[in-house]
Amino acid sequence: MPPFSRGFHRRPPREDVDPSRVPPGQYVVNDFPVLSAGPTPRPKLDEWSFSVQGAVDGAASWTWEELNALPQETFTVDIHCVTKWTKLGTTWTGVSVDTLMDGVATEAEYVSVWADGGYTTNVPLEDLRDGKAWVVHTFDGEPLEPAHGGPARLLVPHLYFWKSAKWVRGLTLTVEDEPGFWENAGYNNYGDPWREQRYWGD
Ligand SMILES: Nc1nc2c(c(=O)[nH]1)N[C@H]1C(S)=C(S)[C@@H](COP(=O)(O)O)O[C@H]1N2
Ligand SMILES: [Mo]
Repeated sequence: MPPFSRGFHRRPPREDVDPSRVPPGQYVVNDFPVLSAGPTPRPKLDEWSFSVQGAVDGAASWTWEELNALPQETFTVDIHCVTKWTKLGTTWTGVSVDTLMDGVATEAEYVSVWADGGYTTNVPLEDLRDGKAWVVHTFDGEPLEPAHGGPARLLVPHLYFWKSAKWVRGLTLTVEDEPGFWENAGYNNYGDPWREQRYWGD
């Protein structure tokens, strides 16, 4: 017997995938791909802040320390990228958008999410409320890696993953819907993976 056999490729054990968790046209990955439209920003945490602003009464802003002092939630969700990979059972920790919107009054129905590096994405406010979205800083119990959006990213798992802005810095409430970076480039304005809303017109 040679010490190792060349033809043998060890594969990770394939977990049984529940097909009802995989949206149409998606396939399941075990790794965590990185998709970024530009370089990875490296903000200094002592200069970092997160704001809720725009068409609101009671605009609010938190420093890094203040954000971390808010009530934290740890949750496990599936994520779906429009390039067709789905990652099941990802565990995150962060602050619910409901917590961030506490004490903010608005009649605006849209949010323009903005991030370091200039990325923006638009989401209806109701899609960020009622336990549907978080600002997360921890993945699998570890600080979120810069490539995956650290120090903090938005997480909106029920929409395609481009809505989950990495390096997020704020939510601007808008009265009119304002398409963001990918939405202006032909991707769907809403992005529901279960209705396969990939491109404008889907
Ligand atoms: N700021 C910022 N956020 C972003 C992106 C980006 O380019 N810049 N890409 C989006 C897209 S298209 C996807 S699929 C996910 C990728 O996140 P990941 O690199 O952690 O997998 O981030 C989304 N959020
Ligand atoms: Mo994506």
